[in-house]
Parts: sequence; C-alpha cells; structure tokens
Amino acid sequence: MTGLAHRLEGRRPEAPGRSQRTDAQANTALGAILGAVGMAVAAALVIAAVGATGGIRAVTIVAPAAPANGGAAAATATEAKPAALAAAKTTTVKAIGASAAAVPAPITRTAPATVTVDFQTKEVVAEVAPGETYTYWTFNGTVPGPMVRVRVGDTVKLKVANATGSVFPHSIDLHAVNGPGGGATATQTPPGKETTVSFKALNPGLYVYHCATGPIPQHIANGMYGLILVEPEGGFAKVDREFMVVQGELYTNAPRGTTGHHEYDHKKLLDERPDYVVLNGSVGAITGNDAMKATVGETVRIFFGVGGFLPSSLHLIGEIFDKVYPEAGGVANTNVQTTFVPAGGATIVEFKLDVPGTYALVDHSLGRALDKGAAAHLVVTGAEDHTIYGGAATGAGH
Ligand SMILES: [Cu+2]
Repeated sequence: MTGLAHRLEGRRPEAPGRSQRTDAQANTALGAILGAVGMAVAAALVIAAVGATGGIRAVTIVAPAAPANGGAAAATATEAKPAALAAAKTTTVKAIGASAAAVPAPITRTAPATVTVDFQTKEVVAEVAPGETYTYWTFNGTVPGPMVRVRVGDTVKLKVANATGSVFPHSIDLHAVNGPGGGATATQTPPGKETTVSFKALNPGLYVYHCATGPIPQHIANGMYGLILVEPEGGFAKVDREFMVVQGELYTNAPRGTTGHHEYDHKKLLDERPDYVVLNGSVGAITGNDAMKATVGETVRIFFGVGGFLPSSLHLIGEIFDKVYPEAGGVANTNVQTTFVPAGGATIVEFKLDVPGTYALVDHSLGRALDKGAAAHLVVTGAEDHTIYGGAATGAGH
C-alpha cells in the first residue's frame, strides 16, 4: 500500500446534507486521504475513574476525482437522500475517543492477586466528527472503555455503577470470563445503581468486553466496548511502546459528513451499513496530537480489538507485523501484512520501526478507512536509513 499518499489536512467545511456521491468519487481515486486534527485525551486505566478531555478531530477526504467509470456514481445516485438532522447537541465530553496510549503498565508481580476494577456506565454527547454529534453510551465516558490488564490466575472483583443521569440499564460481558453471560447475568444495572461480579482469569489472552443489556447490538454500537488483557505467566516480551486501538461502527440517520445530531438507526445496523467506522470512538481520534508516536529503532505492540460488528482486516500501511498473535491466542505468527480480526475478537501485533514517517493503521476494507473513518496514525521520528527505504519519507502532507 505504499502507493497511497497520506496527507494531514484540516477538515474541509461541508454543507449539511452532503451526499455520499462525493465520497464514492473520492474513493475511486484512492489518492489523497486521511487528514486530521486532534487533541489529547485523558488516559483511562483500571481501578480508576476516567475523564476525557480533548477537542475536535476529523479525517477528511481530499482531492475528489472523477470516477474511472460511471458505475460508482450511477450506483450512488440511487442512495436515499440523507435525513435533515436536528441541530448538533451541546457536548458533555470534549472528546469521546480513549487515548491509544492509555495502556496499563505491564504487570511485574509473579503471583496471582485479587484485583479490583470499577466501571461507571455513562451516556454522553460527543462529536463523532466536527459538527456531527451523537449520544454515546460508554464505560467511564470514553470509547473504548478503559483497558483492563490482569494476570492469569488473578481474581477480578468488578463493579458496574450506572450513572444517576443514565436513561438505560447497562451491564458487562467480558470475553475473558468463564461463567454465565461473561458476567452479564450478574451486572444488569439500572440507572443510579451498582452491581458486582467476580471471576478468576483462567485463560491468558486479549479479550473484548461489552455491554450485554438488550437490545445488545444497540448498546454496543453506541460505544459500550473495550479490552481486557490477561497476561500469561511471565508476561509478554518487553517492547518500547504499547498502544490500544478498538474498532467500532456507528449506524446513524444520516451519512458521515452531515452536520447536526445523529440518531441511532437500527435498520442500518441490521443491514450492516454503518455511516462511520471508527478507531477509538470517533473519526480521527488517533491522529494529529493524539496519533501514536514512536522513534526509529523502537519496538511497538498494538492491542487491537473489534468492538463492533464488521470484522477488520488490520493493516499498517508501510510496515509489516513482525509478530501477530492471531485472534489474540497463544500461538504467534510472523511476518504478516494484514491480519483478520473477527467481530468480538482481538489481536496482538508487534513490529520494529525502521524508517521515519507517518504510518496509517487501517481496516484494509479501505472504504471504511478512507471514507468512513477507520484509520489511525503512527508518527515515527528518527534517522533515515536509505538502505531500507530510498523514497521520500516526508512527502506531501507528512
Ligand atoms: Cu449498555
């Protein structure tokens, strides 16, 4: 995918009700992509409440070109006209996306322990893109919720407190649990109430957690998912950087790019036609100031999960995963270009950085990345090595 140019640009102002046709045309070019602005997000760890701060973030399509054939335009001309949206709501959190750097530190203890994890479920209003608001349902006010890190053999005592201001009950199903509903049967929690559940982490690996209150697909689509890592005995090999990225979708009553307040659209969810496919909650959440950052020569590990319903073909443009734990299981593969991550699944990828530049982590079902938001940036600084890469490392927009 080295032919894809990355460009960092501010978001182009768009008229309300912009049709999808522009996206389709831009898509055929596969040329200039992925711009972003962003700001910091407060980290969110286990055993702690999470607060998010931040600002506007976006990925925009630039330089739309005429389609190579008229097919794409003709097909999209039949798309239903986007709904006129109500005005954007006042946001109750500045940025919904959890920081990719919000990974708890590796566990150094050599014996199991009892670990306390507190979740607060909160319904908040935030921007999915500038001028486009959505009512997210969250664990601790961010999407994804805080990453939990425990060790195999640990006993986890987990509390779910549903905020007083919530409208709906919520709960948690952790795929790391051996027990009914993954904890969901014990944690159905009305607004203003608390529930608890405990479990022993028997199986090492990286697991998705999500709300499991009906209608479950809606609770998940609205942002109620995250990752729990159960470290194996002895932990993982040491790396220089660890990041957390979780993919999800938003199904709304107007296409991405339509300003105003977007409402959940159940039919689109059933049809699996999301308007947004996002990495960490909103378009461009892991770009600009909030991009992942590393230095040439460093080793990087990304904990990646799919909280939503579309499987992800995870690819880092311009790099190769030296090691992948497929489906986050116990056996590693090596030298992988793209790894497949199922809905409700996860993976762990590791790689060493050889050349500086801006690298895009994408779902290689590229319409999701280029048009719908599923792209994150890794900014690598350091010395060039022209024996490894002889092209421009800081080309247009980098
Ligand atoms: Cu819920």
